[in-house]
Amino acid sequence: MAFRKDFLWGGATAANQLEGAYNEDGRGLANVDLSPVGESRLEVITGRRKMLDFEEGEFYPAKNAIDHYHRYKEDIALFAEMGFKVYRFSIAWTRIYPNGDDEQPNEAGLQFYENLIDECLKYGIEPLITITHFDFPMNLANKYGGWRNREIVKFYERLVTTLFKRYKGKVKYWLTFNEINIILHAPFMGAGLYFEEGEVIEKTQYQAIHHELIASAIATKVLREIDPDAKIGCMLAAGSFYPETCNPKDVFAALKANRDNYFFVDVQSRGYYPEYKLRELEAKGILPEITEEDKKILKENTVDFISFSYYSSRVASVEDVEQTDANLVKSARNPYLEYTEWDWAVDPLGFRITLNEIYDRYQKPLFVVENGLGAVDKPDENGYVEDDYRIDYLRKHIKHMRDAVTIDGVDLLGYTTWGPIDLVSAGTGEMKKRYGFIYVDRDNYGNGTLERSKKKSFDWYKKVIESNGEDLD
Ligand code: P53
Repeated sequence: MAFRKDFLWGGATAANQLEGAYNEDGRGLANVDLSPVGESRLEVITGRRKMLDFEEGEFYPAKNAIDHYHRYKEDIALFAEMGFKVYRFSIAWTRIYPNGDDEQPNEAGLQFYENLIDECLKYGIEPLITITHFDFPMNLANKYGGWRNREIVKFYERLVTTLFKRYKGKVKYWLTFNEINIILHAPFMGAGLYFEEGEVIEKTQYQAIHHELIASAIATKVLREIDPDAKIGCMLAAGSFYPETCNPKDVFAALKANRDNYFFVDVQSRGYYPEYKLRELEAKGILPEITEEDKKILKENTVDFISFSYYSSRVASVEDVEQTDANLVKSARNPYLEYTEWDWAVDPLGFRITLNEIYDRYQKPLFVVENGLGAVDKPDENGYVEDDYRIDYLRKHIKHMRDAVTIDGVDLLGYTTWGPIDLVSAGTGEMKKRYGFIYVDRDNYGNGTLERSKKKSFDWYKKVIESNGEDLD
């Protein structure tokens, strides 16, 4: 038994982390532009500190990123050389509607993504598009308060309608929101939310979540009307929570922690709010307004497939144990696992566990749209990196993914590694945290030639794809 013949191998990126050209061809300002590298980033992306304009003394990596906007042809040619079957990328909302609430779309933005799509199709690469990946017009954040305002649903509907009409027939796979659950951990980055003194943050978060869930269902409805052959999915930052011990209290804590994430997919895949969440929100007095019309929209427009990112498993405990620094999502430390330079647990078997858990729960096709190792690379004078550590990480994960498919019977459409070309880190804003098969000469503060060069993993991944996941050596 092996991967299906049409298994979609490839890589995944996000507009703000690679495009740059933040103010070109009519693009408007977005939340991600105003998220600096370094000390203040965490406070900004979590909405605890308002940074509504560029501030002196800060460096903003998304402004130029790796300049993919001007170099996409070269980059896609390299992806094609590796044999990519699929390329996942996202749309910068502000290239299409610079202010979010504009009546008419910006033609230059639409044209850019059309060129990008055509460039993929030229090589037989299937585009997989994330409609929003941590990307929100600042005008909508400032004027309407971000996703806490129901008005945003209307603007999102306008955006998706424009995209589906324009790219109809060319794009077969769409995702509505990248890592929809990240709104719980980084609400400014995830949903354009920043907070006022005394605000009940959790209440605002669930109100915004409700609006995103409605918007996601509306997008599904609109896509089915405009392009019924295309498929649409949700996207979850996954990674199962394990109980720290077999103490039933820890087991229950893990169940609850998992539910906090699966809640989103429960709604997007089953079409209604699960009882546990309704009761929890009601008990806390933070239940958002859910109309009869909302219930109908959710019910009638569930997703075709479920996509997710997987980097690490997590650990839940009722005890006051040490927490790892694993980027935004809290977890106790797992003594059985090794940790990366950024303190993320490396757990390849956890990947198989997560795949099974999600498939058991929803019984819909899955798509792994992010997985990979963020590490410091040391290039030689030709820009060549011997990244055996990256190959090792991916090899182990792909092997366990293969077992999930061939032994456990998980229905998996494809696999895209995160950042096939080095790009800006979402969590830290660094360039130093690299995921790519392709090295990009640029540092945390924008120094470097931006020249691209192949790492050792480039040829390795090419071979993996060529052999449809059989040859992992
Ligand atoms: P970076 C937190 C936890 C899990 C995944 O992350 C996360 C985050 C946010 O950092 O984000 C996803 O770049 C996300 C990508 C991101 C990637 O994981 O912090 O969808 O945009 O780059 C890796 O190392």
